[in-house]
Amino acid sequence: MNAPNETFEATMTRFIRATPEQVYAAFVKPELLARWQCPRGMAVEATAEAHVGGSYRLAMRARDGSRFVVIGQYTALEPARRVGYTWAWEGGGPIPEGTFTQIDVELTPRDGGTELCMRHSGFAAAAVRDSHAQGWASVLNRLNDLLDPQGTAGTLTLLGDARSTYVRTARMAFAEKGVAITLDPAPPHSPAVLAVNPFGRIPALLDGQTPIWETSAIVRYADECFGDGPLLLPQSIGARMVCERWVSVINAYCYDTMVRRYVLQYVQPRGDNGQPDRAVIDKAVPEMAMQLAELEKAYERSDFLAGGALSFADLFIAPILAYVERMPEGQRLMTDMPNLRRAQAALRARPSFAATEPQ
Ligand SMILES: N[C@@H](CCC(=O)N[C@@H](CS)C(=O)NCC(=O)O)C(=O)O
Repeated sequence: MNAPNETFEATMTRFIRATPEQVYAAFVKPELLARWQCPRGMAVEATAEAHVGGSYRLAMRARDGSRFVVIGQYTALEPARRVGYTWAWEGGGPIPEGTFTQIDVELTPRDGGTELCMRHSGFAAAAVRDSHAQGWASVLNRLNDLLDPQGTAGTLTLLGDARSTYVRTARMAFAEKGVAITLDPAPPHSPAVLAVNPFGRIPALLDGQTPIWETSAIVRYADECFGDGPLLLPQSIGARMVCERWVSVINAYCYDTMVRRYVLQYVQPRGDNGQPDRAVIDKAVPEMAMQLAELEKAYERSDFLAGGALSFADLFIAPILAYVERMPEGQRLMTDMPNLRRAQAALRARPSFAATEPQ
């Protein structure tokens, strides 16, 4: 139970590779506010009268058309040092209508950039404070994208070895969305990966301070948070069902058969005298043949697995097939699969494939 009149506050700190003047401008110029002041996946229209007592308004719009409007007034403006403003949700929402919370931002020059410290205070409940803190984590990532000279690559770091098929799937998704990321070639179960993903698998994504892991979750994040173009997850239920089905099949069966029990036997041989383990390969090949035959049927009418357009399903299988077709049995099986070869050729022609080719 809250004590009477008890309020809660959230404090967020960020280092931004930009001058305090640039960070300050992003809080007071409407044309700049309109480029960052909303969580990922949303768009915002902004008005702002940058003087103490002046009003501002942020109209945020989600992909599904829902709108959320924030209003308030500037309470403190010290160029390159401090911004204060009140914050309320028009029409209620997370905070009851007419209740103003307070934001205080302090900017300190540090290491050629700026340390931003934001305090958002006056919440009536810890849960509302926490949901705002989560929102700010996403909003401040957008501020970082805008001001860091590296853009999104200064905010988004994907951890994982470029040779991993799952890492390539995630990188292709970002490349398809036109989003630059930084690749940190951390091996599975390394301290850097474990700090993001408790299961130690790669890829693992850090968006600013937000950890995101499991390839399916990462590609969904890439898809929904960036760009206004077509989504990689089909929107019609028929095509979406086919896409999700293939992603599930690839994760549950194809990766195990084709990568773990086949490709890796050649790439990282664990048999006698450092040779590939023939028994493991011989057991995997018939299963791989069955899976490839199903894929051959699925690619019969289109270069894509679901809905006649590129989707996650193609991004999950392409990096696997790129290895399979280079191994003796895989190459032989795929020789008789013209649909699969055609679809792979179409995928290989995409810039996202060339840009993610492992060394
Ligand atoms: N379910 C995970 C699987 C990721 C995965 O298995 N990645 C491999 C590299 S391709 C890995 O980390 N292997 C280390 C291990 O198996 O411990 C995902 O979808 O991200």
